[in-house]
Amino acid sequence: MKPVILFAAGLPRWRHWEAPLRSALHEAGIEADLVTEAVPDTVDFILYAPGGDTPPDFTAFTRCKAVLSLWAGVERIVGNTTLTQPLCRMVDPGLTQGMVEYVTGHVLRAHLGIDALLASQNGRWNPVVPPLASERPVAILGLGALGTACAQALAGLGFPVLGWSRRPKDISGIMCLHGQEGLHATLKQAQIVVTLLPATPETENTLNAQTLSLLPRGATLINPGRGTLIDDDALLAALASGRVGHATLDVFRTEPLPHDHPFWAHPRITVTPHVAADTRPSSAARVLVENIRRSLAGESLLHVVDRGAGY
Ligand code: NDP
Ligand code: OXD
Repeated sequence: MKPVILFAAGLPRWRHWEAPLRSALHEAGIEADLVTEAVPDTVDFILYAPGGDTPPDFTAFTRCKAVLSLWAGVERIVGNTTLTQPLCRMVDPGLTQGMVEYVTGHVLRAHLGIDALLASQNGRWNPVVPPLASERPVAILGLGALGTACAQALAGLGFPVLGWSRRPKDISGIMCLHGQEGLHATLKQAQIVVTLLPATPETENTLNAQTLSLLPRGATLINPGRGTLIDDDALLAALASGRVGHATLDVFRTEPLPHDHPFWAHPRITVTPHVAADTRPSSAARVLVENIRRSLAGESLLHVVDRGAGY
């Protein structure tokens, strides 16, 4: 019997995903029924993305072997008690490349003082030469699929890169730290901090009044991780005191960011609307299908979420 794959990520996305998914299934030699609606107890795999206000109820999907997330961040599904099957998150080469480009672009923007140059085109010749990358320590909080790729790209440009993770790590060219002491040591040195942690109870407010106060004066913050990683009020206070010179924020506690939120009008905050990196159907479809192939072959799945750790 052909496996039934339910695309449960909304019809607008289906338009972009159907062809790449069919082609990836064909490439993998898998004959399947790929559908957007199905009787729950006939479904073998669910391709999932968050949407709508009500959490999904997976109880009736009694035959389902795995739920495969189109998103890297799984905070909206990881605690769903109706989900008893393995949950896999998205690790997609296209998504990773997009994040590397976003992070590298915003780090270079801060490093080269591009905002100040654009703002001071006023007929006065005022040369301010930026330091070399080798003189600008950058910290990446979160050394997973995305953080590691960004850390390596920045190290490749010559930045001294400090990386912070939950467990100890050894990545060539990156100074890896972990634990609370590691976080403090990382922040004390970093002129630019990039947050690429998942949203979990442990990572909530990783950047708060106390940790922000450790930063060198005028540090730049770039958050493409999740809004919960930063205490918003503490960030506003750190900007007011000059501890943080500028923040580029892609993700927020409430999305879309409410139109009256103080971040919008703040002269030293750049708001980007959760566009740092998107899952790219052409490459990501192959990732999803590889997991379906593995499951059907009785092999272990890739990128399985640790439900206890929350990511
Ligand atoms: P991974 O799961 O691969 O990596 C997560 C990293 O965070 C790991 O290094 C992990 O440590 C570390 N970590 C988790 N909890 C803690 C903790 N309590 N203390 C210290 N470190 C911790 O995730 P990805 O790299 O794939 O993605 C990271 C996040 O980026 C996603 O969860 C999502 O929120 C966000 N994202 C944002 C996008 C955007 O467009 N803005 C697009 C895609 C993702 P360890 O290595 O020890 O496990
Ligand atoms: C993701 C995201 O988690 O887009 O994939 O934020």
